[in-house]
Amino acid sequence: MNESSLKKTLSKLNIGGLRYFPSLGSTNDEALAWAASDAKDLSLVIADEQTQGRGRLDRKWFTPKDSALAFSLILRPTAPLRPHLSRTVGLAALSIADACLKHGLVPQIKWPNDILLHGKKAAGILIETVWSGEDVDSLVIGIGVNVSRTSVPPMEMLKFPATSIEDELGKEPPAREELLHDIVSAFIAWRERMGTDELVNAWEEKLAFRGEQVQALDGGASTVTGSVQGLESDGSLRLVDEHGKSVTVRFGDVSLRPAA
Ligand code: BT5
Repeated sequence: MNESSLKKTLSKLNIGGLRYFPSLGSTNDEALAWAASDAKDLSLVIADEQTQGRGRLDRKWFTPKDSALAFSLILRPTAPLRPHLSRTVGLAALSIADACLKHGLVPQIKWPNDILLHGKKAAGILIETVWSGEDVDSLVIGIGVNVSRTSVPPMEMLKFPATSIEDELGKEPPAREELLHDIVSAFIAWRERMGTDELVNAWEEKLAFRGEQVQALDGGASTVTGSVQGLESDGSLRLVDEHGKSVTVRFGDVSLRPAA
């Protein structure tokens, strides 16, 4: 990738600005700093390699050179979007899922922030907020997608199996710039429907483990076990526990695992 080819690829999408780096600590860090200064809505930070790529709770995100997509989009919410910001992770997940579908893959969304291909993690989302007092000034939506086989981390780094688009297609993957274009263009289209049931329904349809037993681990001692029913309208996850009681799992540092 380079700046001029990226500009050309994204020229029809009306993004707010572009910062490209051959190597960077984390695109989210750069985007957070840019968002806190003068970034326009839909500005994009992208790197060919991240040396300090982050997951949630500062877990490491592996982005070796030239093998993956690692980018962050800056969202400056307008008044009509504000009531629906809890759906942003769904918006991002659907955008990645649409790009996968376009290339013949069958994506599932492992709530809240992973995209699975054949049950393995191929992409992750990290959303961070810039506050202005008690209001959201902007959101930084970090997206990492494993494109080539070499982007898949070594097993010992993983708690959940990982894969790449190349592994799942079994052939040369699409160019990273093309995938980026597909994701950003789907993001722009879905954002127009952020407040609609259509978005929540499409998100729910793609949920992994529907009807199956999962454990929702919150990173601490507490665990909820139940079968995945669907989503609430704010995007929280609805499970039914062993007593038939509906349990809502809210966002936070929650990880789903198939229950033994
Ligand atoms: C995520 O966190 O899945 C969010 C990942 C977001 C990465 C993007 S890349 C662009 C932007 N800039 C950043 O610095 N970050 C964002 P979480 O659910 O906490 O999952 C993290 C866990 O996934 C790690 O602890 C590893 O076990 C695993 N992991 C790390 N790298 C991976 C990879 N390339 N593919 C699959 N799994 C990975």
